[in-house]
Amino acid sequence: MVVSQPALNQFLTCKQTTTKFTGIPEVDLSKPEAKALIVKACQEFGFFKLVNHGVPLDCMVNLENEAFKFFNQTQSEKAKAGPPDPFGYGSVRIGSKGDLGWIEYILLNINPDIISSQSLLIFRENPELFRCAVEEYISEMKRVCYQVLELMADGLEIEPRDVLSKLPRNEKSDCCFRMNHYPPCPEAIAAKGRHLIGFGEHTDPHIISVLRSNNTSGLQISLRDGTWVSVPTDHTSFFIIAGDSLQVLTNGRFKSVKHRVLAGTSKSRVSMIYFAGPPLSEKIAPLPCLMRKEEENLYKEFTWSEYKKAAYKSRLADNRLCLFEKS
Ligand code: GA4
Repeated sequence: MVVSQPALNQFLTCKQTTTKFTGIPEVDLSKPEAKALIVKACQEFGFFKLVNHGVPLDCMVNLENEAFKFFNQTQSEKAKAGPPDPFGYGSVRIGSKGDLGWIEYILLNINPDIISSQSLLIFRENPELFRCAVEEYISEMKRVCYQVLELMADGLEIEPRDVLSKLPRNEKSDCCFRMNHYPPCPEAIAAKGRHLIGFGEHTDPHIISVLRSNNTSGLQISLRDGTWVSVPTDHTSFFIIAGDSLQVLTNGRFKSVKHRVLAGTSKSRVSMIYFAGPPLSEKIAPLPCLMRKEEENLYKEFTWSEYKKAAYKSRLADNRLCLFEKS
């Protein structure tokens, strides 16, 4: 995958878990019970599958194909769009603290304007097709994300219903977009029942993340009791991931979900994730309209910019929120 790649034994592995979990909550966006199911899923898992979302399969497949075209280029071509700062093309190295994964990726800052200098570099070879595919996909992600956050407010019985969605909807919001490629690795199933990690366990710092992948397994979530389970793939659906900021905004009613991706042995996995964040200057604090009388705020006061700074200085698997919890 990369010219000067660390030896395989330097990558993280995890204990092999084969449990295909059939209990992932499913939310049908077209049904009236969606809001209640979203709340239940966020309380129990911090994770759910979204169906009947209205995003055309064509739009997803189109971007997936463009992403494959990008990742199929030579390493030296791709490297022109890197190293990530944190935006741009990266491979193997995740973040700045030495985390390694069997992955290559593109990270884009999508605000205020996707046609920024970093994305121009990435889209250089095939500017129009790739950029259009990304833009079309992101405008769908915004719609889905706002709809989910509005149903969440409805389900929590808080008002106004845009109390959550207005954060990523704000023109200064800090959202980003990631395209991950997990090349197959024949040695992914290591000795002693261990498995090579594509993207190590972590929680997302943002409010929610909207994930879509091709039909390749690998994604796992950690249940509340700490068991890791595999998420059955579905390339027509999205998976919604509750992030740390949502945990704080709901004063711990919803918990961010730990998740990771295992490398595969024979098939390339491509995933695309939209991360919905608030403006940098926004205070991340429990929503006043949600707090019961005398309910204690579990968190110290901080802005998204402060949280992000702290997150980018952390290791992937660190518990980033505990620094901001009141003791
Ligand atoms: C996890 C969620 C997003 O992919 C991301 C990641 C970011 C990165 O890849 O640069 C981080 C990771 C993520 C959290 C901790 C830090 C920062 C890598 C890392 C070790 C883009 C994000 O916002 O946070």
